Amino acid sequence: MKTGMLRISPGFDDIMPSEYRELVDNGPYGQGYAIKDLGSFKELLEEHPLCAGCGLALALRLTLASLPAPEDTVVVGSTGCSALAFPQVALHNIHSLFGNQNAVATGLKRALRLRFPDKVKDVVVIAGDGAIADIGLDMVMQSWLRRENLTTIMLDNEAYANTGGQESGMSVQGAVLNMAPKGKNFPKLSLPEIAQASGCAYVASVSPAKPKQLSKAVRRAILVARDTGPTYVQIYSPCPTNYKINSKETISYIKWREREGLYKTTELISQQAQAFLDTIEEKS
Ligand SMILES: Cc1ncc(C[n+]2csc(CCOP(=O)(O)OP(=O)(O)O)c2C)c(N)n1
Ligand code: SF4
Ligand SMILES: [Mg+2]
Repeated sequence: MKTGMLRISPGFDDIMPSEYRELVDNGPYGQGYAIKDLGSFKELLEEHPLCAGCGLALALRLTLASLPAPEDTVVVGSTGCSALAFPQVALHNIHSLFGNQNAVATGLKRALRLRFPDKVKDVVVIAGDGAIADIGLDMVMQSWLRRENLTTIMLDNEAYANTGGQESGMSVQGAVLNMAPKGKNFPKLSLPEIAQASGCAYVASVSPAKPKQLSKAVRRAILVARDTGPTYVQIYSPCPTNYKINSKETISYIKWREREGLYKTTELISQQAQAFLDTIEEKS
């Protein structure tokens, strides 16, 4: 036991499953691991029931491996495909009613600040595009406008995947899905610009095709949320099942979209957040 943050009660040594024992001995808590260390530690999510080649599953894996302090992080999720994986994530996490995630996260962050005044507790929302850009947009924007110190991470598969493929505000114009057979009529919502205009101090749009960039964005977003204000990371995470992409080609599909100009990586940083990042990144 390296950090004392997770331990097996005396007497239970022999009966705990080997996966749990491995988590205690070799997990990422308190170790400061990053994605460059993947393969050398027991990950927070190793098995899940999501479809083969799911871009969202890969995005979630990379996001969890990028958390600056998993031992002091609580994730707030919402209904959708990611909710099927969260019961197997070895991290405190809350499943909130669809769309309410940023309201729940706000209360949690405030309560943790009162309960642990001398400790940093990161509250990170991880939810789908339907939960963030459509049904929960009210709660999301209100948390940004109130400048809550939260990070909101969207797993953007451009669809309501878990309910069989309806278009979302994040689907691109013309997208054809099982339940949008004629193609979407309207363009993709520019949520990064809306997030910036609503007070997010750090905004990034990334994808699992560039893991280091994704990791940097997640870490920066969480660190800025501790100090400066709300932050938003949009991770393009294609859904092979609903978009009928060969499950071996999810990453090539992201790269193709980027080449065609149909998906852009971006970073929008406020002056205050940039000054903060300069200080901490210089130190590290
Ligand atoms: C209050 C409420 N409204 C609607 C639903 C039905 N529902 C379940 S998952 C889902 C779509 C989720 O879409 P998204 O947030 O994009 O996540 P994805 O499944 O694509 O990962 C919907 C509408 C629900 N479970 N609860
Ligand atoms: S339906 Fe799509 S987003 Fe959901 S688990 Fe399957 S591939 Fe992933
Ligand atoms: Mg979705």
